[in-house]
Amino acid sequence: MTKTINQIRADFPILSREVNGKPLVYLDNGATTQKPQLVIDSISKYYENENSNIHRGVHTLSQEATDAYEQARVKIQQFLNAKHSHEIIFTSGTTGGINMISSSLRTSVKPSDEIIITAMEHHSNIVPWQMLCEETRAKLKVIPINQEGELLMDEYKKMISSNTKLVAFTHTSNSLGTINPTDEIIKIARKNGALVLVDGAQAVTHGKLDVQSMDCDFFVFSGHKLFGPTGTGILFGKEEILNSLPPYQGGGDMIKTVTFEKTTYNELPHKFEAGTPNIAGGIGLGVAIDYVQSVGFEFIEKQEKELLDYATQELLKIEDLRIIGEAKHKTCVISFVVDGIHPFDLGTIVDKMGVAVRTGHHCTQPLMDFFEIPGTTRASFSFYNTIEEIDVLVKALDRALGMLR
Ligand code: 7TS
Repeated sequence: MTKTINQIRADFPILSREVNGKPLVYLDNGATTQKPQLVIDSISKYYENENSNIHRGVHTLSQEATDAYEQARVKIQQFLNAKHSHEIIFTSGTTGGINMISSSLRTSVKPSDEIIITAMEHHSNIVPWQMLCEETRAKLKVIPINQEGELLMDEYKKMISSNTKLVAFTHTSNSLGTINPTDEIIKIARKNGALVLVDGAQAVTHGKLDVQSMDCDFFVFSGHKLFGPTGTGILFGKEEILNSLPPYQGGGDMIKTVTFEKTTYNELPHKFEAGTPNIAGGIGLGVAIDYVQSVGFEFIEKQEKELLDYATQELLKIEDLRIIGEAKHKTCVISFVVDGIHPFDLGTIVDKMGVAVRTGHHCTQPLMDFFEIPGTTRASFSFYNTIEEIDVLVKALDRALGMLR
């Protein structure tokens, strides 16, 4: 039986709290999503019943914890449709996954190599590549965008060549909501023999993804944006490519044998998982994925489209409000500016009315420079949001603008 929206909202305890004496209207899902009770319970259940270290002990607790953690890995493998569970590496988040790859590529990138990113990347998919290019003297190239916030694919086709070592791009923009033509970008990269890393941080919550049909080499996301715990994330990497890369960190669990003369490394996925991981978090992420699948992407996509269409229509009724990011193919993220009004002031006032939105550059400063703005106010929706909440947002913005203008 499918749940009603009220039943879904009841799964998320935080959604029934008040902020500043008003019911919370949480519209900052791009930053992080809220957690269903099942996920919260899974973390305390782990510490109450199973807490121990994994992959090390013969004792029952360690085996139970190892089983639970490895089951979570299999859930994530199935969720992304990866071929093997050992292609799923637990990380601390999207940032952790990207840094793992940029660091592991240090030994194979040459000065003549080029790395391509896009103009709409989050800083975490810019800075690690800049650091890598500085170290290796490789060149960083950037695919430009148009005023709607869509990639200029012809420019991409012109800049890619046999010198391109890697194309690293965001599937979905956190600031604009743009959904990029992932399949086409990857097909072109393939023709040129480049590796591909897809930043799926904003994509995983909104629709079904399949890393095999996408044919990317790496796919990264953060657990906390998928209703899971903070400090968790996933790097998917194709088996043969992960096998060919050096490990990221050295330590326990990532080794087969150690002597003072030489260390041999463990098999995948352990080769990339040095040290005691976030065990409770990984288990919680598996539970979050179960939850998302029980809601179903069919429901999620339908609900989010209604929210996006309605919010776009209602926000555009506000005088002098301009939406930044009007791509044809777009997810339920709406960034906007109002002439003469600072986003920080707007965000602060609507918070007094219980409405949580993000303001600022959203860790995409070069993108803000392109639009010649210091930042935006951003409302980002999830399937648990409602049309009534959008009405509250619009009313709160009207009142805030009445005070500020
Ligand atoms: N990539 C994209 C596309 C993102 O949206 C974010 C976080 C990251 C990478 C980094 O994720 P982390 O979990 O490692 O920090 N984006 C946002 C945001 O839009 N507001 O707060 C965080």
